[in-house]
Amino acid sequence: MQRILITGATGQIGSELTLALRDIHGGEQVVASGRKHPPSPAISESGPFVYLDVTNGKALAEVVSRHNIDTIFHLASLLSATAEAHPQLAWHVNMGGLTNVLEVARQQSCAVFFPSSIAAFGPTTPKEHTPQDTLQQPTTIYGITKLSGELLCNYYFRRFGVDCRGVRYPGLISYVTKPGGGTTDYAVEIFHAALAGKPFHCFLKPGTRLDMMYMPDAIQAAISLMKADNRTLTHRNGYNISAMNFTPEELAAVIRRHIPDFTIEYNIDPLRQTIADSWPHSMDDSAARKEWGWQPNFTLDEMVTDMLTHLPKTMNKRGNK
Ligand code: VAH
Repeated sequence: MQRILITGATGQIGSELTLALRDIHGGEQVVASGRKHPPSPAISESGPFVYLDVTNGKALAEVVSRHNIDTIFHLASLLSATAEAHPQLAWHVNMGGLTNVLEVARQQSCAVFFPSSIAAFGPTTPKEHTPQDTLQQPTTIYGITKLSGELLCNYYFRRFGVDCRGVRYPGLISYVTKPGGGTTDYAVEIFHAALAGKPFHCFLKPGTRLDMMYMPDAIQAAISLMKADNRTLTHRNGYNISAMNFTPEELAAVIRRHIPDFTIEYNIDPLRQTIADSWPHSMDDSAARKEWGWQPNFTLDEMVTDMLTHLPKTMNKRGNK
């Protein structure tokens, strides 16, 4: 029976991954953790939650030991725009946290899932159908921590035999948590504006194409990779995974098929535009498909329909915030 710890369990991925893993393994087998935000009722009522700062290695080791953890999904991280505003803190949290997770995993024989990102590529990388193995020169501190994380996980596997695995997530779209600090979060905020009957003020300019994915596919990828047969994995960390790519105006056009009077305007955020311009438009995910059967389920149209179906209920629960 797996005993799982999720760091960053109140974040965009963690909020949904926690519940998905509890559905599979049982609530008590999945310990959710977060630094400061309280867990949602769905998380607090379905299994254990602990407050944990991943930069405190001693506290992390104690939680892993006390709960007899054998698998860590390490999601705690500052996202791109927040990281760029606080680069020293981003290095401390993103790399200090991962170093602690890998050390505890080495000492207590845990497997580790580490989410890298399209941010691990930079402006010198081919933007279309970005290869699995290619030049990686990220220009953001977030991307530098993600690339360093991939390399550190590979090192801990080769040097100490720690079973580290991970994917490079594109921008993720979901309705459970509010957008927070990401460059791709415009693709979440746009739905809130559309449902509120307001024009959407997009912080990225028209024509900014980015690789994107709907959260159910992102959750399925993490669970499938950690279940995969060790022997089929060549790359192990930083698998490119892709589902769709679009520009703000393309996304707005699909939303308009559901909400005809929806409009999009542009108030560019130079910081997040610079970040977005350094990332790939679309990734080649053939290695993930070949090595562990990666296969997305949601297209752009299906994602928009599902978001517009589910987000209103979440907004009502949150008091339309
Ligand atoms: C961000 N949503 O925008 C995250 C993600 C690829 C982007 O890592 O920072």
